[in-house]
Amino acid sequence: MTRMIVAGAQLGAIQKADNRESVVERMIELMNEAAAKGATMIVYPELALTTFFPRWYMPDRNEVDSWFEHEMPNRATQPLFERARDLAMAMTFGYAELTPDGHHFNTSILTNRKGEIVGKYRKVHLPGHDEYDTGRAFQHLEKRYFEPGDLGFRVWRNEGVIMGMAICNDRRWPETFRCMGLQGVELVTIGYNTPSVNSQMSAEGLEKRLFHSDLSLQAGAYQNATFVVGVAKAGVEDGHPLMGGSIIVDPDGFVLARAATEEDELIVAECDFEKCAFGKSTIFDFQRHRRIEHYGRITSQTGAIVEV
Ligand code: ING
Repeated sequence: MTRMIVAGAQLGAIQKADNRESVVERMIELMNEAAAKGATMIVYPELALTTFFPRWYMPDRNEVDSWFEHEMPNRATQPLFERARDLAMAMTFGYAELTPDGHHFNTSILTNRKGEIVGKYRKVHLPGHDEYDTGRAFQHLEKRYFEPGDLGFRVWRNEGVIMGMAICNDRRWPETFRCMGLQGVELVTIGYNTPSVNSQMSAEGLEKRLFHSDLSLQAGAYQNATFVVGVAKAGVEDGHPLMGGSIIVDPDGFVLARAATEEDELIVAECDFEKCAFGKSTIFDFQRHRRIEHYGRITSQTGAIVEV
């Protein structure tokens, strides 16, 4: 079985005025630090190249598309791929993807240690809303700017480890982890951009949001006997606070490393993927214990139906 030092590269704030090149420089600095600590895999946040633009209402489609990448790698990100190849560092990072046939996705890619893209995921669970909402303290227009992901929840055997990806809100839905758990996943990477406050309930503070993020990531790890790396884009972006809380979780649900700041910060942990085997062969031996004849509602019914 494989051991790997995995790094979580939390990013601090990216302002609307920051260009992609300046962000890539920060990502490379974190990658250099990860390599110096023996890491061979680095996980970056959701929408890692730009500010969290879904907080802004933009009627002009051309302005919206300016936040998207038309190809990957591209001129701005090529230095990151080259540095990854030079350091023999596998990576995942999120970005806004505009496909050649005009589709818009909140996307994450996975590379091997040669800097080759071996996997792609498009965010399935899009939170927020699709029209300007006057009732909110700030907007969260992911349903306006992105289409739901069309690639499902896949896994890839990368550098000897069965890896899968999810993005931000996906971590709140157990279906995300179970779909990958049913494929034997051993490492789930999840970048996120989570506002520190609730736009619809100002009383909901940072402590509760951090708790819900930990709860989601730790449950997903434990219930599917997999490592999980959750990495934030954090800090105050043009006056809008995003929470930190990046963590690396083991297959028992224990937190192995946690970010302490809301800045660019690297967390690392040695992951022995042999640790996945015990859970997958005992308490979460799906073949022995699951009773799918009783689970039909999960895929046949979307919303709750109360009949009692
Ligand atoms: N952000 C948030 C997230 O799921 C959110 C949105 C926050 C939804 C808190 C519900 C509660 O972490 C993204 N980008 O999905």
